[in-house]
Amino acid sequence: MIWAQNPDGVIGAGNAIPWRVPEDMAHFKATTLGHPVVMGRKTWDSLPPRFRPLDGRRNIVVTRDPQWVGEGAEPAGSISEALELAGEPLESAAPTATWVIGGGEIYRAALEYATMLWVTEVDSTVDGDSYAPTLGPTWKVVEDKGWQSSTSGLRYRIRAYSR
Ligand code: VY7
Repeated sequence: MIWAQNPDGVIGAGNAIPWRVPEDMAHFKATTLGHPVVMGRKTWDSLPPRFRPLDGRRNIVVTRDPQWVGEGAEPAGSISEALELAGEPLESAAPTATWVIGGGEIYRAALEYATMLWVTEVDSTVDGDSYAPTLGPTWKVVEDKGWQSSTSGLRYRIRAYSR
């Protein structure tokens, strides 16, 4: 899974990301390009239409609405169905084959299937209404690129977790 959060765990506000860090978008694109991405329907709706579907990736959208259609999207009725569509074995030795890209409800539901997380921490004080999942003690930081400054003026750091 891959997300960006602030120090309080905020990932979203009003169906948008409440900061703009171009370096994080580049990290997101570089990490996910060429791999299937799984997102919730609200995250799909949040993407600016010109970026939808995310190019160079299969876009699998989780929705409870069996009638839902999105141009360039493959609907799935659950996280497990989405992973199956992506061809992801449920206990995979190839951990980076599929990326779960949000949002909060999907991260919480998909955490049990995840083996690897890229978490960008953006040093921004903002109010939000969507939160990163709580990580249990088995998750360990395995890579830390350190604090960087964004052209936006915000500091951010990109860390990988594994378990
Ligand atoms: C989501 C966008 C949102 C608003 C405007 C443009 C980490 C991020 C996400 C999701 C950042 C986004 C975009 C950026 C990506 C572009 C297409 C345009 C692409 C995440 N760490 N950071 N995110 N796009 N899940 N995890 O900005 O997208 O990839 O092609």
